[in-house]
Amino acid sequence: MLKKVLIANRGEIAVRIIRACREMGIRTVAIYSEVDKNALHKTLADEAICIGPAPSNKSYLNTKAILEAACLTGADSIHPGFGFLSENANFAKMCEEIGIKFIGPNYKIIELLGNKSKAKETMKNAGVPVVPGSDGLIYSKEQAVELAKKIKYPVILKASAGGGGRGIRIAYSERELLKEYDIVKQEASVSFNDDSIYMEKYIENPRHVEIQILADEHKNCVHLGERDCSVQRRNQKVLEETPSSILDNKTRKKMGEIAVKAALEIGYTNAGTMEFLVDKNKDFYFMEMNTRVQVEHPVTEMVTGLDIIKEQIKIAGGEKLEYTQKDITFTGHSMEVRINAENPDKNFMPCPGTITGLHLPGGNGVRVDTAIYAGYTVPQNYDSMLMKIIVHGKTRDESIAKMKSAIAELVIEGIDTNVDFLYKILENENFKNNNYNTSFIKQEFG
Ligand code: MV4
Repeated sequence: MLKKVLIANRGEIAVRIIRACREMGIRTVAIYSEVDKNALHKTLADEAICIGPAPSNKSYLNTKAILEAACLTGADSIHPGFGFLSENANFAKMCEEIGIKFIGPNYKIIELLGNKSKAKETMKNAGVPVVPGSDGLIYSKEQAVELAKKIKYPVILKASAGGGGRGIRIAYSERELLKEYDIVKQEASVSFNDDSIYMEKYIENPRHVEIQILADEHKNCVHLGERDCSVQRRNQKVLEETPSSILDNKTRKKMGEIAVKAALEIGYTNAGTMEFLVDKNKDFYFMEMNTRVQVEHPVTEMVTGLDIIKEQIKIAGGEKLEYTQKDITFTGHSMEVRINAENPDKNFMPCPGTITGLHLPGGNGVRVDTAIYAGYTVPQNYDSMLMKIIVHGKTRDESIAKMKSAIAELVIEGIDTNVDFLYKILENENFKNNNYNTSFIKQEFG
């Protein structure tokens, strides 16, 4: 059992993890940058250590300072949250080498799944359906053109070291393919220092549906159903919900079972998410696997009653899952929106600053995950997400009504936010009628 967790993160997820630890009687160590000296996570943790100046690469990505803070405070484990070092195999390896438990999968698994081409091949071999495309990497334009003729346009080129929508280019013709080939190679080389790429048939207007899994270190694994994350803007998720209206019970069961089988086969441990594309025929294809807890994990918590952060900590402590798949039940519908400090009228430009006034919504089935407070100054150095509102209703319609009520009640003064934009999504007829896919925001809001 873990006794003292260092939280290698900031913002709402750091607060979320501190709360879970406190409930479990586990001591917490916050790390914070110089600009975060008034941050809520620093105040709430049992201990806090400043690990460097504001820029992420000098603080929340400063592996040496973070590991020193862990050693100095006698932390036995590190929870990386999401972003920052959460999917950094090297960091997980360093933790293991100095005897600190990294709360996540083994570094070898992180490394394997971080390479999107290898991840795809591994999943294919484990019986997971994947999008038709190259077997492994594409090494030349000739090979790309030949394969595209076979699988037919449009095709998509993806950087192996990419992920989450970075390093992808679409081609509708041979002429475009030849152009995009050079661009994606160049981008991958600059961004990831790895120019290896692979190719897939491009699935047009898919839904993005992901399966949450939990696996302990004793070969037990369950899935916690799906999340539909199709409402996104430029690869940033905006709203997530569960259950997904496009899955029937049979498809849902099949996706869950495939995810669990694959996780067990590759020796996956801790929490993880398998991302799938679902096409208009409801065929689903593996895209990538995220080896961290995700921003949108609360919607799964609402319908299953499980606490995913606590489960992560128990698993890392070597405990067995206390339930099997048949014990996992799903109640009602849950939806999350992400509130960002940004201005939708200025192309969603980030908008840091001081929050002069704040009123949070609440009530039956309304949850707010945030680290802001009245008087808090949002720094410009980090992600612009301020808050997540999560609602839980009996039906999707009830969730939408609750979310609209919660957003209408919310007051954030002093900085610009996307709350009005979120309200417009909830009022959109196509959204209400479940008639949406990953192109929804582009199509409806330009
Ligand atoms: C795709 C695709 C269509 N066909 N692959 C974007 C994020 C990264 N995980 C992979 N992505 C996509 N891969 C094939 N073969 C469409 C996307 C995609 C997307 C996927 C999920 C949610 C939003 C998206 C927005 C644009 C493109």
